[in-house]
Amino acid sequence: MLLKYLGKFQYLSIAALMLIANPIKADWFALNMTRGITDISNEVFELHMLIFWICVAIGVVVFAVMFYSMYAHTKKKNPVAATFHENTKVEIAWTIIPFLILIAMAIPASKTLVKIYDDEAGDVNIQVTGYQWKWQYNYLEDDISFFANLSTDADEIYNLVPKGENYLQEVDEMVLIPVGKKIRFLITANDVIHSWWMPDFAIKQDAIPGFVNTAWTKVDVPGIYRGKCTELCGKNHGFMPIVVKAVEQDEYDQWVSEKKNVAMKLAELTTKEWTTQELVDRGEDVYALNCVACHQTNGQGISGIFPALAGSDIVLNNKEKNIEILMEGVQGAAMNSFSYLSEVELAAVITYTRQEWGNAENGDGEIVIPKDIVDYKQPKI
Ligand code: HEC
Ligand SMILES: [Cu+2]
Repeated sequence: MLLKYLGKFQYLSIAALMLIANPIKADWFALNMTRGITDISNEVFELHMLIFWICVAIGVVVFAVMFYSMYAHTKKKNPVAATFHENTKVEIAWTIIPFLILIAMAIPASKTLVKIYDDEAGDVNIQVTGYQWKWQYNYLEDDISFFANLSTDADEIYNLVPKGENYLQEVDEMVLIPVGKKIRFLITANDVIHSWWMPDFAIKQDAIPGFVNTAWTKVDVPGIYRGKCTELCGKNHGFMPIVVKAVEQDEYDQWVSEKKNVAMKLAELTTKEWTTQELVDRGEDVYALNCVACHQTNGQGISGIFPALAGSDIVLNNKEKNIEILMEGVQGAAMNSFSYLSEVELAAVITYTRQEWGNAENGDGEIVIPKDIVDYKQPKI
């Protein structure tokens, strides 16, 4: 009889046995919320555990009463059911007790919430903007701005090589923050709704176009922390991770000045007044390095495989399309994107092809300056 009964519920009983036999198996704890590494995340964790145990206690009491009642009031023991209705005392009790329990839970919860929603400016203020499918970070005080893209190799994604340790959790540029300082994030989006989630900081904030949501953190332990977008935002939703690196103040300051330097150099190059000749000179080298293999030194290409750039309608008369082809490549053709070249290199090589081989005389002769490439790269709103 017992065996038959067990048989019916064999999966449940096996699970129960496993639980009893293996009560402190580490994997069970992995199912719990992470504790994180900030004061707030610890508070959130404690709160979570407190509420959890209150729920467990309530569950135990409720089920105990229920099972006791089922046992104590079987039909065998009580063939004639009681017929009373209403019991004011019991009703008052079951209204007041849950009310008190809820208040008891609301007090610590509200205290933590108030701390989380502290909206004061931070020592460092970073605007975070979600894009399909990457994050942009803007350090408001220092005028630093960059995109963080997924850096996992496509071969790992397509199972051509073994997956790395930080598979889909790595980016080409980490967000640096100094330890021990209040960092405020101003979170928004540029296309669809994303959500900036950093479990170790207990931050999970929607990034909504047209709105700025704030969140803050203070990290005391240097280290690399990983999160991800947690709002289903389109086909590459799973491919826009977040990596924050908390470093000592010195290292942070150094990083900031390096970043500023690079930005300044780039700004100099892109705002500089370029003459056509300067661009053509630079472009010749870029062309020799990147394009001759297919389009040939004389710009004639190879008939039937690589189009001639000498006399090409796009190179002669369509500056926009010309830039687009270099930036995006041509899908399904050997013409790859050259967007990894610098703005200066791109402008130079395009100008070179628009000036050489009689192209300037036969077409509009327009040149492309680095600023055109910078403009092209600006997200289109
Ligand atoms: C691996 C070969 C290859 C390399 C290297 C290459 N291209 Fe191309 N390119 C092509 C092919 C193939 C096409 C034709 C694509 C199509 O429309 O199908 C093309 C098309 C173009 C076009 C459009 C021409 C037209 O009339 O449609 C331009 C402009 C161009 N390439 C410029 C460049 C420049 C500048 C470089 C160097 C920075 C470069 N390409 C490097 C293969 C190459
Ligand atoms: Cu997203």
